[in-house]
Amino acid sequence: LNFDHCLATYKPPISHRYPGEDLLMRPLCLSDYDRGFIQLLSQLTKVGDVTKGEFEDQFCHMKSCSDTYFITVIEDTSSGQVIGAGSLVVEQKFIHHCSARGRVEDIVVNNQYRGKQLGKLLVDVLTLLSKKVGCYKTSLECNDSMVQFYSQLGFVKEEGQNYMCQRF
Ligand code: 16G
Repeated sequence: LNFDHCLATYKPPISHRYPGEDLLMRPLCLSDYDRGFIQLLSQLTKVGDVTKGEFEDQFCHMKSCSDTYFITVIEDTSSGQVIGAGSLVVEQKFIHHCSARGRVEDIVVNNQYRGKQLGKLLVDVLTLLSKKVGCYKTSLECNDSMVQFYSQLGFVKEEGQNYMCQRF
């Protein structure tokens, strides 16, 4: 898995440096609240009413956990809106010789920007980053309708492994 290999799979060719006309891929920043980051997340799941202050507190909390939260966004610079986002969360471990596990989370692309390979780009970038920071594996959870999509990006449903959950 390397970026040159990934780049070859984009038609038309896009990359983290050039996600498309007027599009910019970059880390989440404090001012993204005003660029619709929270509304974007609500296309993925329930978000609730998150105030600017709550967003900023959570952003600073995550930022203070070094090398843990890598939140990437795609901004449409022509509208100043965040139109794609995804997170890599790095979980430190004792297993695998004190290694770390990467989790790809909260991948979302504004429904008006679908079909531009932006979801794939976000996942590829976060997966490559996970490898680069030393994770021994990268995993994600998704619903049935997304299994084919993530399979195409190299994720495998491992036999005998089950995702289980308790909701609160
Ligand atoms: C999807 C997301 C997951 C997110 C969850 C939210 C990806 C690959 N998966 O499964 O990260 O946390 O949706 O759903 O983006 P929930 O609100 O039901 O927990």
